[in-house]
Amino acid sequence: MFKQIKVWLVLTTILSLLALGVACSKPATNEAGPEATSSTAGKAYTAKGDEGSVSGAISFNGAVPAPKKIDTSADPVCGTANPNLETEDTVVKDGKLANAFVYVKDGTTADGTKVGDYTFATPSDAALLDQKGCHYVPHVQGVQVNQKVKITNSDPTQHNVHPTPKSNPEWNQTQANGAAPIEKSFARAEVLIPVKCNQHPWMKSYIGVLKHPFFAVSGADGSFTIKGLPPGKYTIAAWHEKGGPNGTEKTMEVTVAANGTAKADFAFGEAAATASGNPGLKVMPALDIPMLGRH
Ligand SMILES: [Cu+2]
Repeated sequence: MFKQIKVWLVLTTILSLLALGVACSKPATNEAGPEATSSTAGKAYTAKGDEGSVSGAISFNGAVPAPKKIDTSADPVCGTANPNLETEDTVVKDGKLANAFVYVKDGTTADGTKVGDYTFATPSDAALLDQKGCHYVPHVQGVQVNQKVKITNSDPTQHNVHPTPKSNPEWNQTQANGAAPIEKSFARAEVLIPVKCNQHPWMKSYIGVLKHPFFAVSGADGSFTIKGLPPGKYTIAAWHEKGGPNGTEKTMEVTVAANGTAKADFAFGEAAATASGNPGLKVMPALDIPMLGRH
């Protein structure tokens, strides 16, 4: 009888020690961080010299909403610094949409590697976000994971920078006139992080954070180019801030040949449904455009 109890004691002691061992090892592996230290996983990407690109234009179909004048009476300094401040959510010129964020959402390179399985060097240059004339410049931009974002205040008034991410930590920080730049980075991929200003409710900017460098923002003429893409098949996504609480995103499949340029044109706006109603036609020119006559 006594012997049996002794055996049970030894057994339970061993079992609880085992359990402790398991419990202790778990947080340790979690601390390594699945995304933040992505450089330890996957294989480091190196350019081979046969990279191609994806380029296209972002159209805006239908009636273009006129930019609205912003009431800056809450801060007279803003009214003086920028008396013609207007909304920037739909910037269209000649039917082409600016500030669309275009990026590689998914894909497989010609050698069969998923683009997400590669790791990419973090750019040493900081991305810049300025507050000038009481709006954010640029309105939309992309950065890589862990890339430094340098935020400056060029205005003779105080701002309060406030990104509202879902996957990264939220923060907000006051930045007085003449204050030192705020330097931050985002450890997790997130498309896109809205940035607001607690001081001026109209101020809005968006930062797309990706693990790779394959992204671009459409310019004033609606055009974009994603460079340095290894040959392969990709899902290209174009995002615009209007059309839903998290904006609108459209995707397209393209094939990038060695040293080739694939085309990816997108359309937003009222009549966008018509354009996306025939995706087959859209994909055709995107498949392959050989570099004919370029050599
Ligand atoms: Cu502000």
